[in-house]
Amino acid sequence: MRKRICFWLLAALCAGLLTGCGAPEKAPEPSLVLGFSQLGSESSFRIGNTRDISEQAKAYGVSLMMDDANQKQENQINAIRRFIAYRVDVIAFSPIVEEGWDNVLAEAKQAGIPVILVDRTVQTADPDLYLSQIGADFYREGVMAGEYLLKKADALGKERLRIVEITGTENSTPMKQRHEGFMDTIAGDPRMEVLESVNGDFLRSRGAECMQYLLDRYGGDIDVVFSHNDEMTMGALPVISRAGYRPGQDMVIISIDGGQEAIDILKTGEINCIVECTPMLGSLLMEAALAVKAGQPVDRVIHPAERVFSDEDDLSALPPRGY
Ligand code: GZL
Repeated sequence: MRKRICFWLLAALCAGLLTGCGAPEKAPEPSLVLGFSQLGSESSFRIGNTRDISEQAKAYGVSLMMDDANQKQENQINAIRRFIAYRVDVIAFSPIVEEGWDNVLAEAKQAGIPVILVDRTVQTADPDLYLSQIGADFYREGVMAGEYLLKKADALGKERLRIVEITGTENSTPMKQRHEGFMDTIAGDPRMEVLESVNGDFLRSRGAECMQYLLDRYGGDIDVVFSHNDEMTMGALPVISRAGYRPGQDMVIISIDGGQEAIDILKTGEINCIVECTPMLGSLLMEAALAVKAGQPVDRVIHPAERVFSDEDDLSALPPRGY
């Protein structure tokens, strides 16, 4: 008899667990469904940006649909169209280049889905096609690189500095504005001579190819290499060394992003200056998207705080960069 009672008690307990009492709480409805088109995975910056956005979506309880466009604008346009069809609450994307978005953004506007730009921006005749742009002040990054070089020229006591520039993806916001900020800053200084700018597309392999071309053409006449991101810089460094020059000594090396690998090289002296371009934009994006969903206003432009690391700094206590 006792066995029978135990059996039925056990059965009742299991039934209770299966039917609800004691069952896990039903997962709460996501506060927001966010469609995000990432442009690719070309650099430590980009990989860190993707990881941070995923992590912050979880932290904020946001349901994230992420698409990797593999460096192709058409893939981003197709992803945005899928987000529209899926009727996400908010669309965000990092536009690989500035032009060519009006049609698909007009479709999002027609569907009543707000758009937030992340990292880079777009050129459009209709400012209503997006609500907010969250990303670095790239012009300021170029200015900070130029300001470092002016100070370095004073410290080196150089009468003339011949500069080569390795730029990022043609017609991308960071490429256009970093170039402009840097050139505007050094323009008035008679010591500065720009030999040539070449496009490295933010890729390590292309950075190496560009540096080889520039060394073949200008050799030891190069005093300064201004590179628009660490990937291209790290592609260029071994090419400089193999040509018999000491990066950081025979040539001043100025870079942008500030990922761990490049910061570690800065500490060895092979890079002289890195302007920070933080990929950690996830929390800014989630807060803006949740505000939009809640009908609250969001700033038109949101810049993260950024700094400069250089051979003037004591970086021994710098915490891990996280990208
Ligand atoms: C800048 C970002 C750039 C990085 C590169 O915010 O768009 O693209 O500087 C990346 O590393 O490829």
